Amino acid sequence: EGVNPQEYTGIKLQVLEWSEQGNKVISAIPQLEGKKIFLVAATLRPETMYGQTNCFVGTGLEYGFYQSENPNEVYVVTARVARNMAFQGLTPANGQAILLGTVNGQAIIGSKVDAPLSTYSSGVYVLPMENVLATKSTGVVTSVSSESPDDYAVLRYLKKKTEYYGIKPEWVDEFEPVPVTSIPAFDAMPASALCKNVKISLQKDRVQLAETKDAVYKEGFYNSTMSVDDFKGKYVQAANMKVRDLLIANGSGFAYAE
Ligand code: A2H
Repeated sequence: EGVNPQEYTGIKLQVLEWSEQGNKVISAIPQLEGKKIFLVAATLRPETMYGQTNCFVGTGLEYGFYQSENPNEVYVVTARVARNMAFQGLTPANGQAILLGTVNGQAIIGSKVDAPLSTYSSGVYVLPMENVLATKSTGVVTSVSSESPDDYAVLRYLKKKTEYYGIKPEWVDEFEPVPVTSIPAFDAMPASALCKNVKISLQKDRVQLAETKDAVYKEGFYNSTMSVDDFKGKYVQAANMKVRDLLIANGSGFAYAE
């Protein structure tokens, strides 16, 4: 870990429909009644949010429902994040996180969430990911399968293993990677191009993925341009702050550092 704080953009994914288990959990917590509930993902690449295809949570992680600074809104994040948020003006009282209840990641798989700016504007689904770290960011990863090799590999794997993971086909079938940037070095979408090149087919190929990832991130961030309408032709690096500002201005994102 470096000494400099990492500047993330918190992305608010409002829950539109709970999974069966998730519904049981929230129905038993009276303080959640009538509130808007958001899974909060943290990203370094806000400009890629146009390409969100799903959201990942860790099945073995425990998440808390925390009162946000807005009385009508509740954030779903891990406990360590809530503590950090409490010192960044993201909870009602400075330094204090207000826990309203808890839920296991497994229980919220299959919930439908609104992914801000995503082409899939009627919502995307919450899916399981083994490598969501409890020690990093919010414990919720919003997935941009066209841009992130990790996201691409896991989504592709889950599409083949729906039964094993208890995933309904409609949570994954129609959610194909959406081009967000174009990298001159590759013709196709960065994640799929690289994953194909090194024949990464499984979530388990961690080493290959790690090497591939570094290459994609550097090329993708410094040497490519946006292909989505709003920022067509603009450098990705320039769009990064602009999209962050846009998300913050429309209330679907916030600055978060750790
Ligand atoms: B990024 P850093 Cl398109 N466990 O967002 C594992 N990974 C996590 C995580 C957790 N608890 N929390 C966040 N992340 C991911 C988008 C993206 C990201 C793209 C390309 C690269 C990229 C879409 N997923 O990250 O170690 C999130 O994925 C490059 C590293 O704190 C977050 O940004 O620097 C990034 O890792 C934060 O990683």
